[in-house]
Amino acid sequence: MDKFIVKKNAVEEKIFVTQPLLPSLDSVNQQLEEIWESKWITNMGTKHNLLAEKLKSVLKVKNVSLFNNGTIALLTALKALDLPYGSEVITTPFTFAATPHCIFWNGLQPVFCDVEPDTMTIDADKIEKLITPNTSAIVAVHVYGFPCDVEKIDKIAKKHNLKVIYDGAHVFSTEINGKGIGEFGDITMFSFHATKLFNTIEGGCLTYNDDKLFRKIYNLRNFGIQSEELVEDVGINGKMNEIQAAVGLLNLDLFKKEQEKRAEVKDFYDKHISNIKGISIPKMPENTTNSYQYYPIVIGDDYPLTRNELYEKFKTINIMTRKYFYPLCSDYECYKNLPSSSKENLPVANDVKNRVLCLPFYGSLSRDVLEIICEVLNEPV
Ligand code: T4K
Repeated sequence: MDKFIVKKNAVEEKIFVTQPLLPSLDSVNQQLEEIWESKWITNMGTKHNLLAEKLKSVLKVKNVSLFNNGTIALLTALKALDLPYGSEVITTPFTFAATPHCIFWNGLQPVFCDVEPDTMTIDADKIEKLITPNTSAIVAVHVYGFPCDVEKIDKIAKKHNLKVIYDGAHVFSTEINGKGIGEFGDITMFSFHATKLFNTIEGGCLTYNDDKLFRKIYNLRNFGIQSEELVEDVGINGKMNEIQAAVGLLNLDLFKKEQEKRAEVKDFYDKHISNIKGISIPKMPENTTNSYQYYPIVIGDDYPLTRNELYEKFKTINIMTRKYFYPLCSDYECYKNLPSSSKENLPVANDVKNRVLCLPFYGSLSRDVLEIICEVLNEPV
């Protein structure tokens, strides 16, 4: 590899794992003027409806329902499928807290399934042995941008008559064999949080093929209110407002450029990290496009530092890497006593949780900082 000039102590301001994609203030002000002029600031306004329409083609999906955040969207997805109260939902422990919490908030029981080591997504080969007569659904997560084995999961779900919900918080615009990833399963949730490739500050959406779900999801997101005198269902408030939608419309014009810049950052990392003994870089399957959401590396036993030591080392020079997803959800106080949380049930997840580190990954990351990060990785001691 190229030799970097030694500058390990050169980072003066903290470098975080990500930085939000921000449209210019002028363009935001222009949008705000339009919203102020219209005096319509939430409740399915014109910007909301335009964003939902545009997202159908960006995500290559049939239906899109927008939400105020990804968690409420996921909560609503589970509710919309009318799963029997108290039934079991097979999911992954290697995810953000929102995934199992949404299952639990719906009065359903999360059952954790182990992950597979390459993509760190749910191990489809281990799902069937967890299915009982009380199982109603699978909630799988496309982690970091890596897709789950959607075909295998689909087959298992059909065989056992289970619903499938994908948590697609990390896979904005990803395609599998040219098909939008949000077309798989019964419903997919996308998060538009500030830390996501495409953001509406906070926000999210559900995508689905079954047109009949549109009215159900509309109701659940809007107190069940269809019209002034008709309340059809027990809904909550999950509506995206006009300012969120406006930021989304602006960011729709910017996210592809951001992906291109992140692709360059990825190339730089790949070039300077791939030959380091003891570090491996998970690979995207060939038939899948990269959302460029995160850049994880996996630390092996033959690397001079453990993942935690490396994390601390970076911290001392103001590089704030993240240990997504440590601890596992099955380690949380609220889930650790579930039978499926045992270490014997989750050997791979319990191993990778101690090995993965997400490096800073966003388009405006400077070449200097990238060099420092790669230098530390190459010469950690
Ligand atoms: N499912 C999955 C698989 C998810 O990953 C998530 C969210 C969800 C469901 C739920 O979707 P939402 O309801 O959030 O739409 C962050 C995000 O807050 C969270 O949205 C995300 N996953 C998770 C993986 O990452 P933290 O606890 O790491 O956030 P925080 O505040 O430490 O932010 C990370 C870094 O980002 C900061 O160190 C600096 C940078 N940052 C953050 C914010 C908020 C900024 O530069 N500007 C900002 O405004 O959870």
